[in-house]
Amino acid sequence: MIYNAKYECMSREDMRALQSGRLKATVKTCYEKSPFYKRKMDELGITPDDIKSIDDIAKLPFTTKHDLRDEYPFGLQVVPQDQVVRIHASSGTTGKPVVDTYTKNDIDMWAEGVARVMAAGGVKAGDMVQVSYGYGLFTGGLGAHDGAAKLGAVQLPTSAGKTEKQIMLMQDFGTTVLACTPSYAMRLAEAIHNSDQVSIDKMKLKAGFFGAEPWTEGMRKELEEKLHIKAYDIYGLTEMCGPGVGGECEYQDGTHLWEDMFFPEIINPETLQPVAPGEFGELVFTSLCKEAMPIIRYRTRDLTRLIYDKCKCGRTAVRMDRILGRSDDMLIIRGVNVFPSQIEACLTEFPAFQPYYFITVDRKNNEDTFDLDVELRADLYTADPQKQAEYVKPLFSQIVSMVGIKPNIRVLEPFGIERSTGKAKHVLDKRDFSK
Ligand code: DLL
Repeated sequence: MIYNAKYECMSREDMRALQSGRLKATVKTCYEKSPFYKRKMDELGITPDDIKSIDDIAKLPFTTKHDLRDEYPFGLQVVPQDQVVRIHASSGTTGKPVVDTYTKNDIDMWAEGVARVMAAGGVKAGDMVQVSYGYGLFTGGLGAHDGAAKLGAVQLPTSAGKTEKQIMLMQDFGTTVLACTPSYAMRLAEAIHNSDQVSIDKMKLKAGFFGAEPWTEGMRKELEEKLHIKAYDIYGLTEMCGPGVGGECEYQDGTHLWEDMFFPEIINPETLQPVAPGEFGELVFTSLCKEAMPIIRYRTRDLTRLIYDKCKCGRTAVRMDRILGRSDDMLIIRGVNVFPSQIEACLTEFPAFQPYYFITVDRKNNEDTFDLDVELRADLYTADPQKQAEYVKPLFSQIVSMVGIKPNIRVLEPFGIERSTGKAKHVLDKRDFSK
């Protein structure tokens, strides 16, 4: 179902006009109310009058995660505190978290973004949405919750973790929709299949909305088969509100971005110039309706491309290709660029292996080492190195041909790789780049 046809199916011309008006208003507010943006625009010698339409967006300064950390916690907020009704933050691995604050309208806009994604995947009143994203400062739990509420669906706020209880409730309550990270969905699927208390055949699941981390088509196939669902990608980031910046439609052929709310650009991360239409690069967003903390040209670090062809579903909203990875997740091993998602893509081509993996990179004798821990399916597990080698050989060749470097593949015992309830951690880089 199309939740808001006015915006999701707007003509490109009308969309540009809408975006132009909203950009001008956002820039004016930022210039007048945010010392940070006034300073940045003054440095570039521009004022709000220089922004006449969305075509002028490239004149504006970028905002980076670094800027947000410098302005921690509320430096970018442009409304008085009594208009703020919610605060979220993304954990981040180092230093202070990135904070987003919301007015009532911001929460409403955000819920609509998620509702559009869930409606595109068939969710409606009467559905029961089990929200197994973490509730808390992380935007996943409450974001999915509010989106489901907007559609009049039942919200089942289980949060992440307590896997045995989750699957019991899933069966007993008749959950129809699951929302969680793709890695936690894998863990739930595994727990269901290993359980003698519940059975997927007794469940009513029909759809899943998975995001917050990169995942692959191989993983989608696996989740759809194991959970008897259609698995949809949902994208978002704290800086723009949270999940629901975009999501897939029934054709599962790219993530529609809600361009009336967030203006997307793709830039070359080296030159910072826009790439040619359809080329890969770094995704940049400008919020077009955020009230409490508007953000101009935020560099997401996510690498993808935009597809402006019309989608079969009738939506005109631009589509984004799967996120290849984050530029800061990219490993350079022996001079070769490696994205963890490439390893996952290889792994899911071999059904003998579980889709779990862990990469350890180190440097020994001035050379990078690249260890890849994998698991065989429990029923195929063997400790015999020769038998293991039979399984490992084709996987090794595939990784060498796809990624271009040779991993040292180690087969761990079943459950040897830690299962995640939120965003999975796939990499340990032990190299010391300070030396
Ligand atoms: O992860 C918001 C979210 C929650 C999205 C639940 C979807 C579902 P952050 O913690 O700020 O917010 O992390 C944002 O996660 O820049 C991407 O690198 C990554 N990410 C989010 N969704 C996807 C996705 C939430 N569908 C960062 N595919 C983003 C790939 C994703 N990466």
